[in-house]
Amino acid sequence: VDATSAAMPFNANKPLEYGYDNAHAPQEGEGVEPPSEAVGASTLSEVNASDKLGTRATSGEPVAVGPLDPVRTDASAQRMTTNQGVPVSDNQHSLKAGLRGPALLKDFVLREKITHFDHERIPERIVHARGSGAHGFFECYAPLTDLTRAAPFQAKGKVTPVFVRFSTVQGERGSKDTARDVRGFAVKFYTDEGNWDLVGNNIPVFFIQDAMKFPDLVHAVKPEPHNAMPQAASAHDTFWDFVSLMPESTHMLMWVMSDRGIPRSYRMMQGFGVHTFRLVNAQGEARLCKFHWTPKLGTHALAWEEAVKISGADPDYHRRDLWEAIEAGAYPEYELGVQVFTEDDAARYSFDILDATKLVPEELVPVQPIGRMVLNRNPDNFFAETEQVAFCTAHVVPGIDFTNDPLLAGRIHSYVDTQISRLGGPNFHEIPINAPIAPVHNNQRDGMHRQAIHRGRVSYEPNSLGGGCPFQAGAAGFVSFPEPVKQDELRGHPEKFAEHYNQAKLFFDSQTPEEQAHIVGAFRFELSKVTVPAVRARMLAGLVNVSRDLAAKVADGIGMELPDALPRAIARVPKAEVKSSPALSMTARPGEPGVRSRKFAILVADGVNGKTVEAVQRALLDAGAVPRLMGVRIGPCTTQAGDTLDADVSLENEPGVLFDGMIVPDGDDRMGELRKDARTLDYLKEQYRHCKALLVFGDGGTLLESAGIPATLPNGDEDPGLVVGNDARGAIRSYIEVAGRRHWERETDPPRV
Ligand code: HDE
Repeated sequence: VDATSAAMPFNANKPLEYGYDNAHAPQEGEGVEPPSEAVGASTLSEVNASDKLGTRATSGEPVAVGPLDPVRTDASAQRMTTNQGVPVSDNQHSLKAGLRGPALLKDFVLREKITHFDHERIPERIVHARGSGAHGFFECYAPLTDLTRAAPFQAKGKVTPVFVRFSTVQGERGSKDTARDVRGFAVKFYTDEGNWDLVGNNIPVFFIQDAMKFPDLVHAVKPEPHNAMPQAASAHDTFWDFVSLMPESTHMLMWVMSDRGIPRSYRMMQGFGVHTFRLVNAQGEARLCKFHWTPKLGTHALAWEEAVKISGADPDYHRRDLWEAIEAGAYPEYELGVQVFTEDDAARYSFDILDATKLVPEELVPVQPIGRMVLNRNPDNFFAETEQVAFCTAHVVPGIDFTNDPLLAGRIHSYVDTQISRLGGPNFHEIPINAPIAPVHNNQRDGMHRQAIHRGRVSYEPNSLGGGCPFQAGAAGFVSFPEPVKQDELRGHPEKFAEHYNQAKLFFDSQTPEEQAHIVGAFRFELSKVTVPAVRARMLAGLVNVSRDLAAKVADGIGMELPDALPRAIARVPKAEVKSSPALSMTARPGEPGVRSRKFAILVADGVNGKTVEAVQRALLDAGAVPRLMGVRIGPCTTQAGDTLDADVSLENEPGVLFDGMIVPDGDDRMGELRKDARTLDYLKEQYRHCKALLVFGDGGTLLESAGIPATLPNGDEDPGLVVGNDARGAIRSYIEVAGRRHWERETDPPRV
């Protein structure tokens, strides 16, 4: 087999850029050998230093650039052409019979341009239509050969390129980022042995147990079919009608109604594979496993009111946040962990590990870190990469296998199927962002938009005319785990699937009081939007099974009596292994301390103390934060000392909700301009209400008073998130310590500010 000639994959440079050479191609009768250190990438720095990526993507270029290089185009210094490469003389005017005459049919330049434009859109994803992508790499901490033969985990420091797409679920492609929703967390690993897609969410469980219910769930949550409302929101009748009739969704509802449903950033949320997968080693031994991504920056959320206001101020909030962090070099990083257990362990659990509405508590099976993922390059082109990327749960590699989770089974079918209409045919794997780095050889042929030009007359197997190639890899290929099956065909589910509340209760009971209060608030908001009282009552009845206290508070919040508990589907409720799981609280993962990559507004106006501004700005920059000078208008203002400062954002163009914290420097009387602007007080109030840290200097304290901001917490303690600075340096230092987190302890319901 000669990988450089007839049998070349369509994108010839891919394997070469990744350090493959012909030695890696199987010889007849041989299996594909596991990639050796010499062939595959080792550490990213080595890859970059050794020029293994080929001439196009050398030092400094992130690892994932390589495979896409042959198709990246750049028009700088190039003349304009048609799609046929014909130079275009005039791109302003159509061809007419006389300047005031009719346009001519033979104007192929105009017709090509308009025709292409007419077909620029493709169908959006049925779910997860709104998303943002990034390139990066996965680096393995230590060989996991005992557990799995999956290529990314074979050597310490081994680097595998990845493309990640984060998404919301409900909304259309142009909908807001900060809806209360589940977030998709889909990772494509371009491994040496083919693509592996870990298509997960930021929540470890799902609404339903069986793929049969997925179309119903999605129809219920999407805008209602008669009037196409509401956009990107679950707070409407059809969603709550459905889930209140499907008690299995209760656990997931607890997560979505928690702060997990409104993450501060894609960089600050966990990811989960959700289903139980199988890890299979080279000896064919299998262990069960759950995948977890944990963000280095910790798990953080927005306040609900803030999320609502952000959706007006910047619907691209999460997309922008991800983009800007990567552009700034503050590369988002996540640790991959696995919970590993055996079939025997699983048989003893009170829940079924094939039930995607259940998680395996970390107190039962700890999460073992196995590697890290760094996102270090923004896509060149949103459509070509983020829109056209096609994730698929069926894309697994040797060493990773499925279990019989009936939800997963449906997904294995759905993702390939949907791409066929979304991306226009069966050749979507040839779109550069989807094409594997590993060579592709088989006898599949033709179809819409085929890119590969297969040589020779053999497109069948067995053959002798093609030397028997491409030949089966045998044991070196993907061998399905031989799970014994001997059962009747039937529709139904196992007994433990009928238990719906143990883990919903575990989740609620494991939250901090502030987190519980947010869950109450979210249910109250959502159910208050439900117009049919019977639906609200049925949902309350389900919540009684989770926590009477929760249900009573929600009932009170929507002016209803607390109904009796919904009858349970299971006669004998299995006893849960753990009663409390601290790992389920977002506070369990605060992430690195500090304010790295967070955004701060420093209020400026004529008369501001330039020294304070400079000191704050410098300290924030040193801490890795992003400070902005916010004025009544953008442009210059004069400091107390007569110097000039440039406000880069204004009270009008970047509302305070877009910042993680706000600083009010001191100054002379002219600072009154800020005080006269009602928005200043609004912003301060919002910062306070959304539990963000505030730093005020000089008579800024009176500004706080004017905004009605109390000096102490509701319980009378000092508010650590309110720093009033006299000694500038000390104050800034204290501020940076508290500004990287929210001060939820400040909250009252209803808000006092
Ligand atoms: Fe998906 N899902 N899903 N899903 N899903 C899609 O595939 C589907 C489920 C998830 O950024 C679709 O390419 C079925 C669970 C993500 O491109 C579609 C079932 C989890 C993404 C589809 C589920 C997910 C999708 C729409 C139940 C978390 C976005 C477009 C049996 C583990 C991927 C597409 C991206 C997208 C089907 C349930 C995550 C229609 C049938 C559970 C992150 O194929």
